Amino acid sequence: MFNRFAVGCQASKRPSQHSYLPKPWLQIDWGDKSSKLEFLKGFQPQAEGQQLRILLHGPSGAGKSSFINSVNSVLQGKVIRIAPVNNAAQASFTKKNTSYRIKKPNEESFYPFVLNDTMSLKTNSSRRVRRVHVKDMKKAMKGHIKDDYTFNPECSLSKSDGYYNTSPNANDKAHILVCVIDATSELRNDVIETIQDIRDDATDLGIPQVAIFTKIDEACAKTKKEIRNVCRSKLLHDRVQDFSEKSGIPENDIFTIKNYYMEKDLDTNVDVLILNALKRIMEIGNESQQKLKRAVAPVEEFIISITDQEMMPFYLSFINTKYTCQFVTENSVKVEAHYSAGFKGIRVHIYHRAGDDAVLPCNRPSSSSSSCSTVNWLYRIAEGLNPQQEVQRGNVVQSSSKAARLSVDNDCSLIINNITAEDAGGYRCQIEDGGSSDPDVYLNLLSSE
Ligand SMILES: Nc1nc2c(ncn2[C@@H]2O[C@H](COP(=O)(O)OP(=O)(O)OP(=O)(O)O)[C@@H](O)[C@H]2O)c(=O)[nH]1
Ligand SMILES: [Mg+2]
Repeated sequence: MFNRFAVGCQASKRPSQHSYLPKPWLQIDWGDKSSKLEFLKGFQPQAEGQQLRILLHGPSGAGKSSFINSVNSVLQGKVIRIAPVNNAAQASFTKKNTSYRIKKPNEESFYPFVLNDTMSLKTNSSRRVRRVHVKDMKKAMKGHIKDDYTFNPECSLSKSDGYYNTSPNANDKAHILVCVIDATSELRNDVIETIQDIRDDATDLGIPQVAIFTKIDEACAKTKKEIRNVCRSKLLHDRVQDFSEKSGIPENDIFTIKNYYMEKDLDTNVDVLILNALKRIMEIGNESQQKLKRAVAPVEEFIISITDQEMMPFYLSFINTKYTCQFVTENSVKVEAHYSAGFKGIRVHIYHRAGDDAVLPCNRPSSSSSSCSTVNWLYRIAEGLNPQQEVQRGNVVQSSSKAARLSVDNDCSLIINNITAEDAGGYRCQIEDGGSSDPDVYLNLLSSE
């Protein structure tokens, strides 16, 4: 049974003057393993076929690969390793980009999430290596790095490399970024700065971030003896607070765990900490997906209601009315769209920054075919110029200068990856040949300031 009073902590690597906290800093329901398992078993992603991509990063040897093995073990009900781990004191053991899916026990299906292991940042790296690492992590977040790519610390993955995914789909992009930190060691300033840079990129891309502190069993003698003592360990609380202040990740989103790294059997308390972290990761990732969906949902709802013939009086009363839809994270506008109704129909203005991926909605009548084989996408750089065809009958026109960055989504939206200033202009999703070619979706570039 948990001994409430035996929680004095001595850091095993660094002697500590800290002792125990009179009140727990963490509230953990130790008897609640089954409801967390049930939550994960019943978890439904936003859209059918969608998988939440959990992208792991952090310093070498922090326990990223071990966390993947720990999650797999808890969900399989027995200790099973799927990701190779670093047992020797070797810097950056994992070198390949690998996505791990976890099979549901006694079923053919998989859990609707993917754990994405990456190469870590070696402490003591040069500024150049740190910059390459940040660039690669941004590419991984955007879904541009294919599985099995071997990271090169000296040089970021180039767009011409076969492992560069030019048109990532929704499942290739990261939905949540998890920074894995070793609770036993102090973080160097250069590592903290690199973590901050990666976090800034994630924020720009609208990807939420959390952190996991591993090795809590070794961080403190009392947690080594009894893992439940984590709740009153001053040393661990101080480290979490310190990391929160330096990285900007809120304390609530930093989870303390112990991995399965050499054990043969599961331990319920260890399971509860791992499940606690995983459940919150899924909730936060899913919530952010819902926000994104809400940010684009009004576009479809507005267009559908207004193009409906029975809505004409309503439509007329809305002429010359302007609407703005913004996707805001952390008080900053990430994507902004303006809608205005005119006699020719609804015009949508979408604002993005260079390097973003843009999704241009296709305003199709509800009666049109469910496939995109009747859909053309036209592009006009400016008023009065002839439109050029980017998509013909649902297929990207290969002679287009943008072809490598274009794709057509299931709902016939046009996806433009890694947008540049040359992509700005008016677009039209034309149903069947011969419909109007006047642009109704305008892609605008925000300055990078
Ligand atoms: N005591 C303890 N040791 C752990 C824990 N998690 C991982 N380890 C140890 O740390 C070593 C490194 O773990 P990995 O999972 O390989 O770390 P990594 O972050 O994937 O490392 P790289 O692949 O080099 O980036 C493991 O072999 C274990 O010995 C933990 O929770 N507690
Ligand atoms: Mg690893």
